[in-house]
Amino acid sequence: MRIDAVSIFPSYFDVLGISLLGKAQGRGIVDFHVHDLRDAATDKHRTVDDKPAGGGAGMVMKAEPWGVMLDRVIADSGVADPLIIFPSPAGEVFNQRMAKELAKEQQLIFGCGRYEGIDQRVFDEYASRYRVKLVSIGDYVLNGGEVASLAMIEAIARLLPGMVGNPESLVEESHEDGLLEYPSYTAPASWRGHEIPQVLLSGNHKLVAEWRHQQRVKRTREVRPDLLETAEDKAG
Ligand code: JCK
Repeated sequence: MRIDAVSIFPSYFDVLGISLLGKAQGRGIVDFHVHDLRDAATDKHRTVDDKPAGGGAGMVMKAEPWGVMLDRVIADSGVADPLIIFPSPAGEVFNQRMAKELAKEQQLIFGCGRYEGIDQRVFDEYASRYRVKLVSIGDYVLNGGEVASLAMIEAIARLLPGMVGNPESLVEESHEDGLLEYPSYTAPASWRGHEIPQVLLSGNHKLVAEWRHQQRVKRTREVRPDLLETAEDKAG
């Protein structure tokens, strides 16, 4: 998969080189490129923002540099049907199902806005020529699209074929019953007076599986009852 990110803060993406994506890149699973939007600005101050039309607080990202940069990225990568993702507080909320769908794409382009966001005509123009998605990573306000893109890239990249560091855990995720995880333990059996639950040391695999399922239901009921409704629906 090819992944491009356009940003006025390209160094946000430096961390990708040391994590999961560094390995994926090294193994040829992901081809990641970051682009500085200011390289597409035309004035000597490399301006990418301006006052909002109609007035109001803050600044808006100008359409022209986005047009120049996105046309360049699309032309240079040579993929006919990229999916362009704009992180946005007004987007569809990202989830594991979306990560799985996005992991099937040949190229993802993340357009990272700043300030109050990007001139609406950039979305309109690219939606008329390509597939465009506005995506939010959750109901809280960030200062720009970079951190949202990093979260999405990590969630997507770990699903790519050949990226599996831990095959069994991906098989379990693929059950996707919508319940939260069970609690995990490792040695020592006793730590600062906290014990590993006896059942996990019993060697009885059926009892262990039952206990883990009970823990998942209990946790989900306590902290995410919204998920439990979905999980019950799925179970029929
Ligand atoms: C992209 C600029 C900053 C801050 C105006 C928003 C009511 C608009 C995001 N889950 C997420 N939260 N925030 C983002 C995100 C924020 C961004 C950009 C993504 C580009 N900003 C900003 C405030 C506003 N308010 C709510 C009005 C933009 C994602 N993904």
